[in-house]
Amino acid sequence: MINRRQLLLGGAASVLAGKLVATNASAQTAAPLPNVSENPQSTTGGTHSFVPVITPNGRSLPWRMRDGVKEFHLIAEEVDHEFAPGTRIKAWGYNGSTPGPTIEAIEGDLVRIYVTNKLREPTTVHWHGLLLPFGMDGVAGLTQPSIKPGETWVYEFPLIQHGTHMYHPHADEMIQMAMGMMGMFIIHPRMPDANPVDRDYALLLHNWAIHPGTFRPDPSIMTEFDLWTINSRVFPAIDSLVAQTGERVRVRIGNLSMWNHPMHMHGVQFEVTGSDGGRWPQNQWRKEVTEIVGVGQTRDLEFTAVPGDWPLHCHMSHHTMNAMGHGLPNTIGVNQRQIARRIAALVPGYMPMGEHGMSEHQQHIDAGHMQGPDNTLPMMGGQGLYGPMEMGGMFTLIKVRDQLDANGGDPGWYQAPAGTQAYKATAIPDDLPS
Ligand SMILES: [Cu+2]
Repeated sequence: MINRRQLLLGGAASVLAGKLVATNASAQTAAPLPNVSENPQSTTGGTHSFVPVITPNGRSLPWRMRDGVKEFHLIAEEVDHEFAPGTRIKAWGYNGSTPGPTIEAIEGDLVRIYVTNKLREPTTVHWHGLLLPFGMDGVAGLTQPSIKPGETWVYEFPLIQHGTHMYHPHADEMIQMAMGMMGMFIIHPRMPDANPVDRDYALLLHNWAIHPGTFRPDPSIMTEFDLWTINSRVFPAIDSLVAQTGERVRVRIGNLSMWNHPMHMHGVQFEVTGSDGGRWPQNQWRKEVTEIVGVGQTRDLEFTAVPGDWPLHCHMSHHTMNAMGHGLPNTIGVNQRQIARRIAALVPGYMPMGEHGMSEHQQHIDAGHMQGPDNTLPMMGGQGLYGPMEMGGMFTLIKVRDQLDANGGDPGWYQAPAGTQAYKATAIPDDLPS
């Protein structure tokens, strides 16, 4: 099989004139990449082994060791992206996906990251939160000339910290990030953790303006987004986070959207144990059930898993909805029957809704009564064991079982043990105070 890099660089080699000088601390145009295939991902890299990060609906970027340097290759390019079955767009990302693959390394590693620009405009990569030489910071015009279409540049720096970090362009930033260009950069500590985790998840929050019926994000939108995503997916199409009872689980959450997101977890009090500042000393950990992950911030949430299918979601309730209109007249409590009859005469199929709330919206969608515009998701969805969940957007489930299957996949729905579930009352006691 032809190496992807050979394909890539065959035509471009003539423009790659610069030569990498390892001691020169600024990003360089790349010499042709050597013809060596990538090594498989390893879970041991430094002085100890660590639990590799799981990126739901994503993957970690492969790397190889070459003369003591960990080498990666990021490719900025347009990607066909699916938020959920039924909604596909033209986004921009890295190596075929948005977010780009998670970069995973170990404190003390020397990394060399080749960045190839397959977009039609210049880009750079900024390593958000990393401590590095000025010339490697990836700010177009300030720390380097931007990476022109077709060029490959090299960033090379030692990792002198650990923690949950991110990467994104710092060239035409508003457009390129709105189009989906971003990824996580996880650095494991060189020394073993005092309280190691059994599972480690990485989630990147984003928002998108995909106007009904359209196929490209609208980068001009500042506040009225219609899709709120975890790893560029919306509920119910976000992979569940699975764990076994009693395991220590870390959920790393980064936010490169345009809103702050109060991320709320059911079933546990998690501890906030770290951020882009690394894993905090234990006396700084604090117990919470909701943690705001601000724009440009990362937070690490750790907890001991208890059985159930526990929601993890943004608590801005509009952020757990999919495409929806804003600025509409409020119809709660309004009897629309008369006006609906008149509108239906003009607009066949018109359906009044919202007199008693929006729950009926999902019922209509599920029954196939309401066809939205092309390429537009219903506002809410997701069927649980007991009916519609009426959720969307930044919502997923932490599925914990005493014993997961050998493949560790999604275990299906949790069945509450007898006697531990809410039940319908047969009567209201006479002496019940209210
Ligand atoms: Cu939110």
